[in-house]
Amino acid sequence: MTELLEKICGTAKDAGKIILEGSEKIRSLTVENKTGHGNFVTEYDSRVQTFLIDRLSKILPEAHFLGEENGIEVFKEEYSSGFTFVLDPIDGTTNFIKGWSESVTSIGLLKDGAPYIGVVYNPFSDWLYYGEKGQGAYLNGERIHTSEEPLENALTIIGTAPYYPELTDKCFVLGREAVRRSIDIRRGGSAATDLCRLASGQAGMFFELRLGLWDFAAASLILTEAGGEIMDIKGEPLKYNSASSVVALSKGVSRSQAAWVFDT
Ligand code: 2AM
Ligand code: CA
Repeated sequence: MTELLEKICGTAKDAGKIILEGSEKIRSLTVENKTGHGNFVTEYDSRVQTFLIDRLSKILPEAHFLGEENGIEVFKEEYSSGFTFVLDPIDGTTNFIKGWSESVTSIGLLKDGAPYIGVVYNPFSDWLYYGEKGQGAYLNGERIHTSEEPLENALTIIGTAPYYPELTDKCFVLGREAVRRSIDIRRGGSAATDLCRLASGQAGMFFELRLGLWDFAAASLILTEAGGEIMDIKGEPLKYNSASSVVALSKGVSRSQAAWVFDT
């Protein structure tokens, strides 16, 4: 592991401590106080992102930052050259509120506009996924690879785009198709985790309509380094400068096996 990757991994682990602290606190809130849930979560999302920027800017002072919180979510032209960190301080916010233990810190690093490093850390399970361009993908020190099983022998992980009610029907039409064509579906609630589970062979396919760049920037590098493929809903290469619908496939699932998911 390069020194840069090692430092980013250390930062993700420390961010995880803040997430765990937040999750303890949210569980101890009384029902009455839970009306302030939204604010509490925003406070932790924001706190973790501030921590990440503080640490990462010391590690790579020339890097730009894009992140889900605190008004830095718009991609600027200058992010296409040099280094840009793409951060989701807490991916799986609803899981965080509801105690589902499937929330991660996601740190992507783009170099000249393309994924270069990805680190995704779940502090609840202590699962640290990471990868660097051309160097393979790892989970807690073990090299990971996508599954080689065909779709009918694999799980499909779906997202439901809960923030866009106009997409609900389409999500479930595709979800129904996924139930028929694979073993079953799973819905985890953290897109970064979903992609990492695909990377480590736990599923054959993933799709979610309209994700933020910070939801997939880090995990897409991990997935491709594990032998998977990632694309938009038209089957075109993903762009790393905007939100996008995302389809991801393991080694064992060909595009033709997944043709039903694409908007043609
Ligand atoms: P979050 O937990 O960081 O909010 C769940 O369906 C997935 O969609 C999660 O990864 C979630 O990230 C992400 N998500 C949440 N709000 C979104 C939005 N407005 N647009 C796109 N993706 C979103
Ligand atoms: Ca988030």
